[in-house]
Amino acid sequence: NRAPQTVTVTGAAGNIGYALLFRIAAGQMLGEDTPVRLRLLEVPAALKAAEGTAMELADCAFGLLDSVDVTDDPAQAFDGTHHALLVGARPRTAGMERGDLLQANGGIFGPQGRAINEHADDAVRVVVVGNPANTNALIAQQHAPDVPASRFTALTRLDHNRAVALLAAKAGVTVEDVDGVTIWGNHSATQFPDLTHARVRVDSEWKPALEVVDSAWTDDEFIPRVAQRGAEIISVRGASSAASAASATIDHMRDWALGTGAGADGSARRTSAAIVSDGSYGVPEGLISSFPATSDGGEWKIVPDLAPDEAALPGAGERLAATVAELESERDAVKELGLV
Ligand code: NAX
Repeated sequence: NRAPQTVTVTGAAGNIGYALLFRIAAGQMLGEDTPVRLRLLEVPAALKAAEGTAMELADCAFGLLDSVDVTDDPAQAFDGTHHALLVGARPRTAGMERGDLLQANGGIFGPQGRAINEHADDAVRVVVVGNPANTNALIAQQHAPDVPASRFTALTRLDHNRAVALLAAKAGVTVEDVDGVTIWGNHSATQFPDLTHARVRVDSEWKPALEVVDSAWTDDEFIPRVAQRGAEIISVRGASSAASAASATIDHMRDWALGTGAGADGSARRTSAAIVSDGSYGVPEGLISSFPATSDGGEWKIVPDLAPDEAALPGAGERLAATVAELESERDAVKELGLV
């Protein structure tokens, strides 16, 4: 066995937390040779529920579970942490304006960023799940000047997985037969699930996705359905996505820490992750935006030469510009509020 790794989960008593913790403790995130120390961060009102989850974790007798600590103190929760999964956030409630939502979340992600800056391991990896995820990640990152910005990411892997599953279902193939889907931009309704460089394997032959499904289906059904899938789940299930969000979070952290590896045809397998822009694809430097990405087990890397193909899907460039414009306007709003 390797040395134990510390994993901090915020919002540990929530729905996603409950779907996430047992899989981490079972070795599904960091591998079956890596013991984990879990730190559960909650607000005081939910500490008791988090203690209950900790009791159940003990009752699973996971061989890899070194310890579980429950706390409402970010300094303690992030002390020496290697993996910070920021799930807890302030949800939007009726009558709340965007500014109110950003303000409330600034009050959570600013202090958590500072605590990560002061207490986390130097090689910490952070993923923000709590919405608005990209901008919450930006706020946390801006409060952690001593941590490389590339260590702060936001989750768009759920959108990516939804897009892969929907394309596979439409093409009548398995998810293993789909490759090269990209989610661009913000984890919000403006996101751009892009098929212009995706491929689908039909009868053992890889074909451009847009030759297998047409651009009308892509425009009218695929893109809105992926972007609105969260709302669709709520309307059918009566509760928001939890197990699928947890599964995507595990995928994101596992790929980051262990590498994305090779795809079905041996070439680098790429996925989507919201990571700090280096200016690629016209996304202003410093924004935390979803890109086509690979990981070598060290850092996420933006894959070059995959600009949305206008010829394959007219309007693709506009869609990328629109979601990036929304990220810029969220960044400007949190700047105006003094949150970054
Ligand atoms: P829940 O409301 O079930 O759980 C959230 C938990 O966070 C609560 O237990 C709450 O006490 C805790 N919390 C609040 N403030 C905290 C703080 N300052 N420190 C520690 N804990 C705190 O929500 P859940 O369904 O688990 O969803 C969590 C977040 O994920 C929400 O913001 C949700 O919008 C977001 N999602 C993001 C997704 C993504 O793909 N990026 C998809 C799923 C989900 O909608």
